[in-house]
Amino acid sequence: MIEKEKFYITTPIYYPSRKFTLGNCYTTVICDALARFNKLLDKDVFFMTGTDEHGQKIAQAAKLAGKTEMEYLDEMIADAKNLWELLGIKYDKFIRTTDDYHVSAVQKIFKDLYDKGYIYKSSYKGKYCVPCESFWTESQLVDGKCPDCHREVVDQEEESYFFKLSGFGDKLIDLYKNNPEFLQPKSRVNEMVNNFIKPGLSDLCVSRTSVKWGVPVDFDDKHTVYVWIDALSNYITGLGYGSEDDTLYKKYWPADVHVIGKEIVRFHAIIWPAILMALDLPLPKRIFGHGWLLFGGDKLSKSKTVASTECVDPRILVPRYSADAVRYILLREIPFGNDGNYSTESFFATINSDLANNYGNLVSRTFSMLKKYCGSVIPNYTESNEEIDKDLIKTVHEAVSETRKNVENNLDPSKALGSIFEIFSKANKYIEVTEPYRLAKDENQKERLGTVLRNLLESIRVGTILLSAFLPDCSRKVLDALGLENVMYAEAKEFYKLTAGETVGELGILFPRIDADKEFEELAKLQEENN
Ligand code: ME8
Repeated sequence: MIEKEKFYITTPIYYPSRKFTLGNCYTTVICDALARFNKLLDKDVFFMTGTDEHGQKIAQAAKLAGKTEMEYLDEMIADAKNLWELLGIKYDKFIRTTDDYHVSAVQKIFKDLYDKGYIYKSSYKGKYCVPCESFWTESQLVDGKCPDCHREVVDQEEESYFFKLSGFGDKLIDLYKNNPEFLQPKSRVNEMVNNFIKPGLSDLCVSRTSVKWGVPVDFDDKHTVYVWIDALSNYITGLGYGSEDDTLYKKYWPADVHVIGKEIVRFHAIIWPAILMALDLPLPKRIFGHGWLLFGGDKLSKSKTVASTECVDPRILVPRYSADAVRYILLREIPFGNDGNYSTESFFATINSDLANNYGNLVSRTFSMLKKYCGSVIPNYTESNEEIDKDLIKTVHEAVSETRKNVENNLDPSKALGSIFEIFSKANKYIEVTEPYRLAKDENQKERLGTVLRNLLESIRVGTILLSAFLPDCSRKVLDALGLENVMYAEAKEFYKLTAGETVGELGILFPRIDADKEFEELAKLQEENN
């Protein structure tokens, strides 16, 4: 048996110091769609997400809630997992950095680095941002404040272990040079080189004595492993690296892609490869630093609250408008790699134009014509020389390969969806031009009517197979109605695949049109009640 190609994809592990936001959903939905698409390509996929549960911020949040750390975390993680279920996120592994196997693997990694001479003890003096758990040099501060969250920083000094990051500058520059795929989009490479590597990398503080909520350094228990060795290692410990059973690690590492937000690119493109090089382990193949979803111009990070009165809580949006609608807006609206604005207004407008009017309408028109003119039976087709048919089929074939290219080469779900929707727009136009309702009135056009409806059904079939990675729920309904169970990308490459003579199932409305004015009020009320 030929072994399947592997595909290992990860999200960042998020801080459960506040409930996950639509921003966290953005990365997770993208990874889910990329994972699902790679499954359609018949790859052996492993998709991991999880939570980053150590550090001062978590301890503070638990205290504020009047709970022990673990009580607090268990509740937050239950909420996170519910949210992923609500959004149809199909991860293979959810890692929590408080999991025993992770804790002991991190201790081993730390000790290994120490034994190899990459970690040494000294003392740290610096500007520290408590919410971000980041030390900054004077020159990195913006107006004397944290460059990430713009809050006050404090002077801090304490005995610490350090990782010899300073020795990795040239190796990292070589890495980016020799592997242009490694860090994407490309603009991030210049950012790393010019802002961090060229000015000179400092050794990295990797332990704290003041933070108690963390992984203890097992050979010096005054110290707790500090942030990045703990957090970044998740990508390998989650596969069993450092544990007795490391089968998954051997099978899936190196990762095909770590998808992350742009603010943590420097940790993933500088610190993580340096740690792996020091451990003599293979490096991830790609790191993709996407832009931010902005809400009224703001990132809506967990350390800030929403300024706008808009409803951006996925726990309200999903039940009301469906997981697919929320997935669509996250996947489609923001050009991948850039920042993009989220607003309720554009959410409604996009659902109406793309999902209700384009895809939904195409499916519902086609199924109702098929019912009316053919008793819902899939008609035969005759090979046609009509330009309009050739044009439709060509669009479908092109979209199939473009979608794949946009997923595999560009990791761009927005463009991939753009390619898929070319099919639906073209098919809707095809209805306008071929006028099946007119053909149905003419006895001599029965055969042509059959071909036209069949071409529409096949376009819907192909488009929906591709769409199933992005919008799994509505796709499942359509594929079920077409009598298709386990679809694969390979089947989308052929145009005529349905079986003539079979009866299609009934389909309700996939995406009801949203009355924006009414919904604005409803949503505002729900948001109010929720606050
Ligand atoms: O940084 N737009 O966790 P975190 C786009 N624990 N993406 C957003 C976003 C927005 N407005 N808001 C959040 C951490 N994200 C560390 C990571 S990894 C080893 C450790 C997403 O909870 C985006 O992926 O602050 C970003 O990088 C991540 O959430 C930050 O999550």
